[in-house]
Amino acid sequence: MYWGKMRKLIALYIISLLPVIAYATEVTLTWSAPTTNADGTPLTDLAGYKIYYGTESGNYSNIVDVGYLDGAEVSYSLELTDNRYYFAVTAYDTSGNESDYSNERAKTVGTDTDGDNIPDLVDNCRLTLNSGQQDTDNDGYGNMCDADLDNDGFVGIFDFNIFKSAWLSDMGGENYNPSADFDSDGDVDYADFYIFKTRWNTSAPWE
Ligand SMILES: [Ca+2]
Ligand SMILES: [Ca+2]
Ligand SMILES: [Ca+2]
Ligand SMILES: [Ca+2]
Repeated sequence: MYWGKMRKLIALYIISLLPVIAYATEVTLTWSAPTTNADGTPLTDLAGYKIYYGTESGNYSNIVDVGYLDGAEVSYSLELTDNRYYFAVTAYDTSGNESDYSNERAKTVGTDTDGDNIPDLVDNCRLTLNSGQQDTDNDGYGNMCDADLDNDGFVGIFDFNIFKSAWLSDMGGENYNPSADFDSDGDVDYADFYIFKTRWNTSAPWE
């Protein structure tokens, strides 16, 4: 099998990634068509494009072969469920050789009330900025809004005692408790205490 040529397709570039106004769950990717091989010779046998996407950067679990699209700038729309997605495009020629990935572009699909790029439907702290989504006790509430360290549905003195026993610990240290590190910065300190305080005497669900 001859794979040399696929490396020669000049890199594609995604120009824009826009939501379609009519459908909140639809996104349109626009990219520039490759015209030459990397050695400067004209690309004459372009046969189509593939869109790669997934919910993690660089990890594209979905592939859509969109076939041939005519034009120097081409667009394609996808309808997706609420999430944050990362996209890349490749081109292939009539021999089936495929280019490398284009640049990657990301897009949040769906309503994102707190503006952390994680749409409400999948955001584990819907009203609290936490783009990392850390949830070290795996209870569905992100660390950033989850001061319920004993998981009894209420933030009270038992949670405070657990928090206290991790006080001023660093990641890797003996007393470190990742769930008490609400801001997930590797230590349990005053910043975490302020977060704890804002959740004091509250009940589930936390947002
Ligand atoms: Ca959000
Ligand atoms: Ca959030
Ligand atoms: Ca949690
Ligand atoms: Ca911390």
